[in-house]
Amino acid sequence: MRLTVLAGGIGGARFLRGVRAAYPDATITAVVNTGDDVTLHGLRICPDLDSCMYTLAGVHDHRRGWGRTGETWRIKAELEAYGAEPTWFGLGDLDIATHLVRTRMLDAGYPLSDVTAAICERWQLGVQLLPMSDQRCETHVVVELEGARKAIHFQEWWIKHRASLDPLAFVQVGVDQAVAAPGVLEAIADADVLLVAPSNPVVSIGTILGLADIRAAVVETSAPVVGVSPIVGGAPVRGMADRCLPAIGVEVSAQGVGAHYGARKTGGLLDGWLVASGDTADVPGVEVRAVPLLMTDDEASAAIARAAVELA
Ligand code: FO1
Repeated sequence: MRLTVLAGGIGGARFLRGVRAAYPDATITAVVNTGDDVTLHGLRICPDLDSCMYTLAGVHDHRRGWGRTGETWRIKAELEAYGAEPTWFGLGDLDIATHLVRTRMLDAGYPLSDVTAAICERWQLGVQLLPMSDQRCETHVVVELEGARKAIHFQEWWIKHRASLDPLAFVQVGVDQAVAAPGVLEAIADADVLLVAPSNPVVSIGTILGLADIRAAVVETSAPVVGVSPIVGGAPVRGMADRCLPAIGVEVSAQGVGAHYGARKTGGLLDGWLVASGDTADVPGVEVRAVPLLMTDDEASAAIARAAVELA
């Protein structure tokens, strides 16, 4: 069985662990958001790809959700001592090795998809991670700062400002010139089931679907498409989807996100929509099912993955 998953960072990573646990013999491909990517201190950083890689490798930090377990911050402290900006980004010593290898390969001319495959080789994930695109499509957030409108990088908004500045718009710089990375369109077309992970519907899933060829492939695939709500009981389980959804006029609820994704029958994304027990959603043309959605451990995540595939 071939399962393809559209995924962002922390929620997507945990969901991928569940898919792998539930279907160890399946071919699992994740199409991962690269809108969060950023170059800092001369290093190319791909947060969602790294969250998925570390989490699937079992070396992620459970509490933080991102970065490595057992991480140290000695280089970060030295950078601060030199006054090297930015100081707000948490660069861990172990994590820097990943960025050094990635940056060196990108500088040598390898596309991000080759770099990702090379870096993942070490971890033997059992899941293929594909960047959504080899071209840069960095998410920037339009905010009011010092009385003027300006676009700041998503990471600055998310980390330095803790998403406290109202997002007036989200813009993926370069998305109009970007195309799906090699293997992405095939993974969508050839899937038995296409799963939409419980990731941020705006800056993760929305960014992936912002690529015209990816959205077309999703509309055209013969695979049923089933999404998992990232909103439980009117709030995101993690992250700040509640800070992003109002910017695109979407209610912070399983109903709101389900309606926003829409039914494939009417040009939207979904055939099925998993919402948390206790939540409801009524999206014409979409089969809705309520199951426990808290991914507290691999077994819970696997149960959600099975429920999504059974719904498909
Ligand atoms: N998130 C934070 O809240 N603070 C950080 O300092 C931080 C550093 C960081 C470094 C590498 C990396 O791969 C992720 C990092 N994240 C941090 C998480 C990241 O901002 C988000 O996970 C994604 O961009 C959104 O899913």
